[in-house]
Amino acid sequence: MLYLAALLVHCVPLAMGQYDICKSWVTTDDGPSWEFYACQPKAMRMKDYVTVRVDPAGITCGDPPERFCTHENPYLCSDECDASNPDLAHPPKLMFDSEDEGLATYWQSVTWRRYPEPLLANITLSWNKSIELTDDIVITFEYGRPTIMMLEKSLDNGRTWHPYQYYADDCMEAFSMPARRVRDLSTTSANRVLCTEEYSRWAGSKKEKTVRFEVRDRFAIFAGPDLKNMDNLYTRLESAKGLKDFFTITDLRMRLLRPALGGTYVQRENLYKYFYAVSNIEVTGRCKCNLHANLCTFKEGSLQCECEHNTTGQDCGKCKKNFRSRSWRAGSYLPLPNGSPNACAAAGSAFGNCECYGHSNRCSYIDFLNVVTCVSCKHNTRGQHCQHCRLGFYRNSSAELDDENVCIECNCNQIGSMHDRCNETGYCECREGATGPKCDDCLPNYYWRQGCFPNVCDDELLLCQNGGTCYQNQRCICPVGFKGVLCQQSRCEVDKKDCDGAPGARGSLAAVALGMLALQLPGWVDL
Ligand SMILES: *[C@@H]1O[C@H](CO)[C@@H](O)[C@H](O)[C@H]1NC(C)=O
Ligand SMILES: *[C@@H]1O[C@H](CO)[C@@H](O)[C@H](O)[C@H]1NC(C)=O
Ligand SMILES: *[C@@H]1O[C@H](CO)[C@@H](O)[C@H](O)[C@H]1NC(C)=O
Ligand SMILES: *[C@@H]1O[C@H](CO)[C@@H](O)[C@H](O)[C@H]1NC(C)=O
Ligand SMILES: *[C@@H]1O[C@H](CO)[C@@H](O)[C@H](O)[C@H]1NC(C)=O
Ligand SMILES: [Ca+2]
Repeated sequence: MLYLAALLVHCVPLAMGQYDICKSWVTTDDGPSWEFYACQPKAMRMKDYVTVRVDPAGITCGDPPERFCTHENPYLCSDECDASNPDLAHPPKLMFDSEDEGLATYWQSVTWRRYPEPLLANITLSWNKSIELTDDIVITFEYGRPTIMMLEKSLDNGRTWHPYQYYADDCMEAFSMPARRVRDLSTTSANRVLCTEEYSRWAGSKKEKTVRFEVRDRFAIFAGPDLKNMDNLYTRLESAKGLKDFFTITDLRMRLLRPALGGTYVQRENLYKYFYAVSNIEVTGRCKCNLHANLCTFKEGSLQCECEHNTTGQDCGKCKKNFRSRSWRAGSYLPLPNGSPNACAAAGSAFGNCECYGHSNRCSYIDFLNVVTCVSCKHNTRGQHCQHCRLGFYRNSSAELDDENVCIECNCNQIGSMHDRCNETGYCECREGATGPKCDDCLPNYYWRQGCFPNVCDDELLLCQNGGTCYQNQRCICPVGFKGVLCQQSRCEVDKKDCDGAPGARGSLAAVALGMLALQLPGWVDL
């Protein structure tokens, strides 16, 4: 036991914090018991768990076999890439093998023989798991580093991408961004996306081989040089908005935009010395387990947190079934040094037997009814156990009762429906003439105009009389001399002065006659 404790203490500094423990057996005045802490898995070499994709198709060299030269010796093109020969092939997996002392193994692209068409390649790394970076990302290039590239990241398994860092020998020219250095960032700009010129200038292909995404320099803004004050970093990660997410990724993409030139210009007469070659991509990080696990294992092809604190899910992002008397919360680094586990609690453990399905953190005892009830149900729920949906919402039949999406808004059309409530399948109660689940459509023979109104007329049924035409089922447009909703009335019958002898009527008759003449005019001209 003592020996184990010593071992544990020994491990702590290596993992940069005390959060790789979840609980310890302590003796208090009330006797021995477990004390719980926030916990997180150790940092790992993430390249061992990655899947890689290189785009576009045909960008990897060797199919067909190709010769290439180096910048150091551009006219002695003795090297060859041949995908069909294991000794001469350079497939993507060689970016992730372990580099033994001696010869580097690397992925290599085709050469820039299509110059001046740009030589573009994407290398996309996916983990299918959220990962928190704990150290620099280090990409090693053989035969020179790209003069322009950028790093992108995704937080949602590749659905959306965001720039992470820009790299160019001239940031202004390549990206219209001023060149900056991570070391010059401040506490308020620690998660700024910048363009750096530190890794793109030519310095001889053997001398400077690495391109970095500087995680440690950013940590050092809070933790000081040598990262001595990690507590300060953890406090910041907890409180500064977006800072934790900045260091969290599920995928990374390197967009290689222009290879090393070995000088200022591209030499058109020897394009065989321009290509990309990556021997290693080092990504160090830990599984994101929301401070609810100290182990992360590789199972069924992806990393998974071994959740504690009665949480579950790939990232321990929810409470286990029957442990949902409070809403799920991430563990916390605070208070220092041990943090808070924010464990999920079993139904019935807090207050009588009050399950709130994770929609409320509080229960209250109502004296005169002698019941315990959930207070302030969230996620549009209501009821003693937050088990019903609020008025104006209905139950999502594909969601469990403890799902945040359990209640869906009815969304009834305000004009077409009687009220904003709906039945269990989301159907609203419609006013006369309206139809559709949300009452935003009209029944046949009704038209929509701030609600549904019965059709006045219909061109097919010829409801407008005396040659009137139906306008959008709403009214008849009557010919001269007729009026009424369906043009059923002759104006003469209504008012004698509209008939013969009245100037108005004659005037319009004359106009009609003129119009007919005008229509025939082109015919006359033809003659
Ligand atoms: C690389 O990925 C970006 C999106 O991140 C895409 O716009 C671009 O077309 C891709 N380039 C190649 C060569 O596949
Ligand atoms: C990603 O991980 C989840 C959870 O472990 C798993 O169910 C899913 O099949 C994985 N997807 C891929 C593409 O590996
Ligand atoms: C998880 O639930 C079990 C069973 O109720 C309980 O013994 C244990 O203490 C809980 N763990 C935590 C961290 O709350
Ligand atoms: C219903 O719940 C499922 C499962 O949580 C969710 O994926 C879906 O988006 C929900 N539907 C709506 C309309 O919110
Ligand atoms: C909801 O209303 C629609 C339309 O009136 C009906 O078809 C459906 O069966 C109703 N659903 C329930 C659960 O009552
Ligand atoms: Ca390698």
